[in-house]
Amino acid sequence: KEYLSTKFVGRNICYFDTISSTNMEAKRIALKNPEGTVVISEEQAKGKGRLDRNWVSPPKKGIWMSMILKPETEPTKVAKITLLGAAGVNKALEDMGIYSKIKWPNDIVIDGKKVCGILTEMSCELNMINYVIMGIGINVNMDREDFSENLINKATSLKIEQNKEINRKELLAGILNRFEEFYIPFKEDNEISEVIEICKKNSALIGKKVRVIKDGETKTGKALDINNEGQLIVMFEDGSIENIFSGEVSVRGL
Ligand code: BT5
Repeated sequence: KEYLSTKFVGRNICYFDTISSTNMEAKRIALKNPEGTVVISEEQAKGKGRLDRNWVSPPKKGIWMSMILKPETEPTKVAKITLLGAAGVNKALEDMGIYSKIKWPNDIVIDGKKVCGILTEMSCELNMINYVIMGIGINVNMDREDFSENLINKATSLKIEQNKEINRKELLAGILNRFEEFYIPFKEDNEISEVIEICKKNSALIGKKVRVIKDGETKTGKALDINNEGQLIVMFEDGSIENIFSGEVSVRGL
């Protein structure tokens, strides 16, 4: 709390030593708790990635948290919240002198390896959002031994990259501060231009070859830009240009 300067994000915190998944718990309590509530655990027994993948979350070595949000926007705008989270993490790291890249739409990478993943889920009915859960997992003080052999080639931690322990409380507060700074203009005026600038400036994909997996079909192309709606613009090998919505694809840098 000593580092926190937010109005509402992180002002209500549900803390656990261990839990199955903070996203699951946040969903369970979302309707009964105010916007900005954060569920955080030292450890997750069943941390989740997208498409039911597993998220490795060992005790006391990361930030495993989920935020409860209640924006009064259409469900189609929710993909942007992941970008607000990614920009928040990227900026909070930069504030601590750690430089990272945003791999659109939901990863933060350092040196080409994943250090943070974001999982945004929502509940809506009749085109109205009940709540949005944004889960953020950051490998803070994990050592090489904490990763399995196949993960160590594509994942890293802040400690591994910086050769020193990182203060998790300071980073957590920094992320909540930065996120709220980006979330308020989004919520009030649908304004995300600063976030788009950050995602573009620190993009791990723009200018690179990418593989886009959509409806089970894989196409390769080059990432050109991120538009004002937060979509990735890709030129495919046949010369066609498409705006990619985050919900429908898996993008891998080649
Ligand atoms: C993500 O999925 O990157 C979203 C991860 C979200 C995790 C947070 S932690 C708090 C909250 N509560 C939850 O239960 N989840 C959220 P995806 O893009 O599908 O990436 C998953 C893949 O990343 C896995 O299949 C592994 O290959 C790899 N992976 C697993 N654990 C990892 C880790 N700790 N660091 C880096 N990569 C990891």
